[in-house]
Amino acid sequence: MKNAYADPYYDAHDTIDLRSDTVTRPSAAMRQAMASAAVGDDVYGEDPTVAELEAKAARLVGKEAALFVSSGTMGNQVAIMTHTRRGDEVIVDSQAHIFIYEVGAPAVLSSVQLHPVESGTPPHGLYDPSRLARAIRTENVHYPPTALICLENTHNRYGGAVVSVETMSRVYELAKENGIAVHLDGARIFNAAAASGRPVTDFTQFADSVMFCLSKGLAAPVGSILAGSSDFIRRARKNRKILGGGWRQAGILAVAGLVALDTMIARLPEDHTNARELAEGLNTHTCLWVDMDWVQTNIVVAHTDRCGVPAEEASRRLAQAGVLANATGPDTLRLVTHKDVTAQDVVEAVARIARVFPN
Ligand code: TLP
Repeated sequence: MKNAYADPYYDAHDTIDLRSDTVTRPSAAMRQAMASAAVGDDVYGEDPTVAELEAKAARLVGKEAALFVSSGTMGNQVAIMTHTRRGDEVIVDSQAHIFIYEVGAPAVLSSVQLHPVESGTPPHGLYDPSRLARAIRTENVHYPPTALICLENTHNRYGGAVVSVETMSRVYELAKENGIAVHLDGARIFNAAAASGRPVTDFTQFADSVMFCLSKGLAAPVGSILAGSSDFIRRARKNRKILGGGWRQAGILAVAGLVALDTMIARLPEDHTNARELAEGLNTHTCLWVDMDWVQTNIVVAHTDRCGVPAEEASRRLAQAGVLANATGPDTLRLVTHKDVTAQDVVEAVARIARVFPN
């Protein structure tokens, strides 16, 4: 359904797509900016629009420099490649995107081993520093050296839960005491900032590098940012080239990222309100149930066990009723709000879901 930021080249249809905020379409302002963007060959460092985006993004997250990359996965993997050496170990939460959804890339691309830790669950305890501390390797001929801790904020598989600034600060302190780097998978870090009412730099100051996505809630068609020190980004730029990620007239994409930073950050609280409405609607009108403690940003994890159907089956039945939601476990569905889902869409989605899975 149409809203102020709708894509003018897209015929809104009746399906309500809650699979992810990655499905957001570019706004009219992005389309217009793309048509007239100044471009150049970025491998030669000659694309002024890419340079502008990188400078602006670095400033926003309080880092010296930034690199425009094609995806969140590429940003995370370039970060891991740049922070580590072959044979190192990287600590991640056992539900981290880097561990679950990046195709084992750290092993394939960087020859490092991931050390997954059950670091806690929301609303409290995620990234419990004492649990992370136990995973740090001591000096021993048998052990790989711990080179990096990766945090994720907001945490995708924990329903978009926010990792507090205080927790990030304690993890950062632990890492520095042990000479370990910290990378932040901040695909949705602006959602964390919006939900907690704190500037994004409060979070990013406690990471040596940060990746954030332009193409999720911020609705750009393509792209993510990796930010860090100037020296880190210089080395990351070479690693991006190794991965085939050097790009040419990418200003045409970067300009949509600039529009995203200018127009989409301020509207994220709307997605958070819609997610709460959605979760409360499911709890009230359907047999799906949601732990409200987990609903802090734009992601709703709904359990299907009380409906007596596995999540995959529930997802198929909802699709037939015009609501798209992904199964993320045997009995969990994920529903994500974003700029192409209005408050009315949420009411309609709950009504459709209630017809398939009544209370
Ligand atoms: N997440 C996608 C899927 O891959 C699961 C989604 O629909 O949520 N970090 C986090 C925390 C993410 O949620 C994602 C994407 C990424 C990294 C990777 O970004 P992309 O898809 O641009 O490679």
